[in-house]
Amino acid sequence: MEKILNYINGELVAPTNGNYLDNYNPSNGEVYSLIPDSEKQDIDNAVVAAKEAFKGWSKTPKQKRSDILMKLADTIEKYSDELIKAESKDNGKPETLAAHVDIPRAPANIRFFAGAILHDSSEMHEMDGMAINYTLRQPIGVAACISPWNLPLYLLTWKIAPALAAGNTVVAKPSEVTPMTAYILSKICIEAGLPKGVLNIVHGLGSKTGDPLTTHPDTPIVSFTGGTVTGKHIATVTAPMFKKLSLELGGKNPNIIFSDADFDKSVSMAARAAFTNQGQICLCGSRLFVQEEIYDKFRDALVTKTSKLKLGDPKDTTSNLGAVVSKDHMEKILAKIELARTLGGNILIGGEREILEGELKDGYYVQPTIIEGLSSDCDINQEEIFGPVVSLIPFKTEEEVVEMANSTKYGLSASIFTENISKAHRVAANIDSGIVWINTWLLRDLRIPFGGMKHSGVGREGGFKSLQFFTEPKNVCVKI
Ligand code: TXE
Repeated sequence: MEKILNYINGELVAPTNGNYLDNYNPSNGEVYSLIPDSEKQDIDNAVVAAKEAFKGWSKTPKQKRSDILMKLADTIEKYSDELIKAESKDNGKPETLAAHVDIPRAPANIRFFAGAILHDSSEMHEMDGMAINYTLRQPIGVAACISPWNLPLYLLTWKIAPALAAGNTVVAKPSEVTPMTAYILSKICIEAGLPKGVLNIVHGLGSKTGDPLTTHPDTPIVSFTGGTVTGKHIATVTAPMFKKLSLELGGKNPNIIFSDADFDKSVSMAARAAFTNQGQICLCGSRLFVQEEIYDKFRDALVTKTSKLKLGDPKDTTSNLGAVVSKDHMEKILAKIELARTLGGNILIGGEREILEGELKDGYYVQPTIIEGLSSDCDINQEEIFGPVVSLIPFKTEEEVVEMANSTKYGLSASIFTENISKAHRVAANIDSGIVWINTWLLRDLRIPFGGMKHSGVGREGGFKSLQFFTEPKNVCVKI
């Protein structure tokens, strides 16, 4: 069985303790590879390598750093087919989704930041002829980048690209649930000639590998995407060490459909927002608020649309949904659906595990599920489920829907569907979330500030915001 290896100081190495964890294929429930069960010693080795590499990489001219990263992006693209298949096998998502979303974003992230460093500028504050202040933006050191399992290579590269482009070196810890594309990336880095130690990837569990990384005295910057509970833990352990911290956490995002919305478009978009990647995207629209006048018609159209979605083999190009990421996660989603029933929710469609035939019979498949009849303040409408589950909630007025939309502890994204532009802008301004889409969902521009309010995170990444996060501003005052 294939053994995944850590990538430390430019080499593929086994974990120092020699221990491995099982890696499952969610589409059939089988163990198909082994993951290093790394510990503090592996993290220490990676940080030492990254710290040493920082001396050269931070002084490498921007143009050269950019050229090296562009070559890395080209090499990733060369292995697109392998990466698409690997991401789908490791995560359970349809290959078509990996081909259209996950894998193309990896080289795109790297090219975006490799280009951005060549166009960045800094501030200057002039003091009435007395003095000038200019701000240097310098790389900080070894960045700890911790990424989740829902968009494995996409989110890993979203962190390492700006960190490396800005001149830091990186120790990354991908999710132990989906390590494969990060491992392939290690091999790609070697082929592309990334200097030794600039990027290090250490695999393992959050407690045994993640904790020693975030609390290491030589990782002054921590960028984390994952669950809110883990984010809280990382904030707690890093705060006394005064680390620079960026947290992108969960969401319980409202999708608001006014009666004057373009009906067909909003039904399609609501289904996409609920079920893409089996609902395992922090930006998914899991609370669907529909204005009373169109509620019945909208509900029926959404049920019809959902009934046409094909849940099946991730390799099949006609599958719209594949497996959810793990057995544990499937059980968590099914328990939430059971809770919805107990609370009096009406399951309009789905609501069960789907057992596929033949080799896929033990895979982790959950039917796309629509629930109605639950109050906005119940658990199902307040807590993240992170699966193919959407809850319908009718509303009467703009004021009422804004209040309900803002009633959760989260504040990541929101979508508003209306043909009335004044109303769209007004509601956008009143919604507590870091990202608002009007008449669309998940339309991403890599330059925008990306992140959440409240328990959805701390800080913003994206565009120059990422480069600012991964650098330290230093003001220099020159007396004239
Ligand atoms: O994520 P974790 P989990 C949400 C979603 C999901 C819930 C929990 O609701 O059901 O979070 O998922 C690493 N120190 N999201 O438990 O644990 C871990 O190894 C350092 C939303 O799978 O947060 C992995 O690499 N690192 C989300 C990463 O954190 C630690 C995407 C994320 O895993 C650690 C995923 C520790 N002590 C889940 N403990 C989004 N925002 O997109 C764990 N990790």
